[in-house]
Amino acid sequence: MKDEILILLKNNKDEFLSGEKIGEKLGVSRAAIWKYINVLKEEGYGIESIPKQGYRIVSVPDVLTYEEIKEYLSTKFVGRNICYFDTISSTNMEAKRIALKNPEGTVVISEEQAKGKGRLDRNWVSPPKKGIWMSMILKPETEPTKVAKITLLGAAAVNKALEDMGIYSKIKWPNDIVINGKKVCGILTEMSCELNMINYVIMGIGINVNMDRGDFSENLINKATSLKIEQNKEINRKELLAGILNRFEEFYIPFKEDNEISEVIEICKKNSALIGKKVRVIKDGETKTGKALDINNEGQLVVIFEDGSIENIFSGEVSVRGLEGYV
Ligand code: BT5
Repeated sequence: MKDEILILLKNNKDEFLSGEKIGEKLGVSRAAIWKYINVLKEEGYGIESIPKQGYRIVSVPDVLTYEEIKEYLSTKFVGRNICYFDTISSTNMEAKRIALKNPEGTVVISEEQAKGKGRLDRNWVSPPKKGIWMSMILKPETEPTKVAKITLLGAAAVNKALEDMGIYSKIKWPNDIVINGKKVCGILTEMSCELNMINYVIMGIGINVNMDRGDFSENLINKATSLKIEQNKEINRKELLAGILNRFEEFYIPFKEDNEISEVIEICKKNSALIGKKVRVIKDGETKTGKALDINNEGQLVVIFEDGSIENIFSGEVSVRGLEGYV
C-alpha cells in the first residue's frame, strides 16, 4: 500500500492529491492514507500536506531502496528482491546468511557497512550513503571451478554501466575497477559448494560513488578514488546501481545457460588495466615478475615471466600488482 501511495504521489508531482481521492483509488480509508504518509515522511520523503487540499511530494531521499531504483531497472530477476539496510556489518555476510531462503538474483544493500570485507579478510571502507555496497545471491548450476568467471561478469557489468553514464574506467583483472590508476570499485566473490555442486555464490560489489577525499585515510588516498572525485560532481547512485544490475543480468543469463562469456571477455580485454603492462604475481607468498599478455577465453590472465615461461593465471590464487604505482 505504501508503495502504491508513493507511485501515485510521484505520478502527480505538480498537484495536491486529497487523502479522500487517494483512498478512493486504492480502496482504503483516509486515516490509513495518513498513517502511510507519515511512514514515508519518516523514510525521508518530503511530503507537503495542506488541509483541504491534500498531499504533494516535494523531494525524494537518496536511498537505494527497491521503490527508488525500480524506475531504472529492466531486469527479469536480478534486483527484483532487495533486502535493504541502513547499516549492517557486511552485505556479503548477510547475503550468505539468507542465501538458501531467498531466490537467485536477490540483492542485499546497505547504506553503510561497519565491517565491510575485502579479499583475504582485508577491510573495505564503506561510509553511509557515499557508495554502493551490495551483494548478489546467485545459484548457477555449474561446476565450482567456473565461479571465478562470475567476478569478471561483475567487473564487466560495472565497467559498462559506468560507460552508459559517460564514465570511462579500466578493469584491473580480476576484481578491481580503476579510474586514472586508482581503485574505485572492488569485487569479492564467495561461494558455498559441495564437491561438484554449487549451493550459492555471493558476489559483493563496493563502489566509491560520492566519497570525498576526506573520506579516505591517508594511506588509501594514493590508491583509491571515487566517481565524484574523478568527475567533479555528484553521481546518481540509484541510476548506477540499477544500471549495474541490468548489465549484470544481460551477461549472467548466457553464462548460466550456455557457459557463454565471450562478450564479457571482450570487455575485460578492451578495457584492461593490465594487458601490456609489467606485473608482479604474488602466489603462495612467492613473487614473480612478468608481463601481462592477454585474458584467455576462460577468463584467465596470461602472463609471460622473465624466464620466458607463459602461465595462465587463475583468479583467487594470486595478487597482481603493477610495477609502477597501484596499477
Ligand atoms: C576487494 O578486496 O577489492 C573487494 C571489496 C569488496 C567490497 C564489497 S562492499 C559490498 C560487499 N560486502 C562486503 O563486505 N564486501 C563487498 P581487496 O582486493 O582485498 O581490496 C581490499 C583493499 O582495498 C584494502 O586492504 C584497502 O587497502 C583497500 N580499500 C579498502 N577500502 C577501500 C575503498 N573503499 N576503496 C578503495 N580501496 C579500498
